[in-house]
Amino acid sequence: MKKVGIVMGSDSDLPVVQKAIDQLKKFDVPYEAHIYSAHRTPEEARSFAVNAKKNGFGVIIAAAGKAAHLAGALAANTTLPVIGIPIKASVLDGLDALLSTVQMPAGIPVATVAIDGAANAALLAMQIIAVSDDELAEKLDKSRKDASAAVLEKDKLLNS
Ligand code: RP5
Repeated sequence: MKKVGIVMGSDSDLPVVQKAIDQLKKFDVPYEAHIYSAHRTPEEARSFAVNAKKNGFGVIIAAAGKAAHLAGALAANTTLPVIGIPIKASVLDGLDALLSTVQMPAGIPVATVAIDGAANAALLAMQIIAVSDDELAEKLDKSRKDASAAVLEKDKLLNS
């Protein structure tokens, strides 16, 4: 199975990124996580993206806060799908990172999830891998059905 690459701009992003890691572990999807910054370690970030495909990655998740250029900088150096997580890390409550991540110019797409939306980033990454992995696709389908059943159970309890 292709790996999911996770890159975060700082170790201060880890508490949020951990939710993505937890999802990948839950579904037994292989991943590799790194701390590379578009601003502080631009060479390492670039090298990760340039070599990601040949190193067995199928999709990259990039998490960054403030002037969050990481997802775009990685996407500029690979045609693997890149999912951006804007991190709430400043007095602007993540709106800065959201706009920095989502407003990519035509030609270099970044699929941006919600501010601190790490769980969805992992689920989207797995859905991308699952396009060519039926076993993972079945696991994701089952998880959706279980989540629906849990909501309906709560609904039933509310009126009992
Ligand atoms: C971004 O700046 C990082 O992704 C982080 O969200 C934010 C703050 O980083 P630290 O100053 O906490 O290392 O590059």
